[in-house]
Amino acid sequence: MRGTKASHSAAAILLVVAGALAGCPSSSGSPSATATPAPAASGGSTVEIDNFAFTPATLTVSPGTSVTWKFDDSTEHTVTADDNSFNSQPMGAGQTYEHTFATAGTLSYHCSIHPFMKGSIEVR
Ligand SMILES: [Cu+2]
Repeated sequence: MRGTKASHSAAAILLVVAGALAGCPSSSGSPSATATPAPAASGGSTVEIDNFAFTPATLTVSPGTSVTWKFDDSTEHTVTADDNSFNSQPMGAGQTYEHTFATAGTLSYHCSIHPFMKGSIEVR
C-alpha cells in the first residue's frame, strides 16, 4: 500500500501549491499597512486644554518650535507664563493660542483664571 500512500501525499502537496499560487495575486494587492494613520505633521507641539488641565502638563520642544494650545473646555482659560513672557486672552472651546519658543530653557505657565492649572514648556 506504499504506492497509495505516496500518491495521497503527492496530491496533498499539489493542493497546497495550487492554493499558494491561487492566493498570490489577491494577497499582493492589499498591503496590511492601512491600520496605521498618518501621524500629525506637528504632533508633539500641541497642548490640549480640557477639564481644567493642560495636557500634556509638560511638553518638550526644540528651540524655534511653535507651540499651539487648543482650548476645548466648557469654560474659558488663559495661557499665562509665570514670568509673563507670553499671555493669552481668556479663550473658549474651539480657539487656539500659539507661541514660539526661540531659546532653550524651561518656562512654567498657568491659567490666570484658575491658578491651580499649571503647565510647563521645556525647550532644549
Ligand atoms: Cu482656567
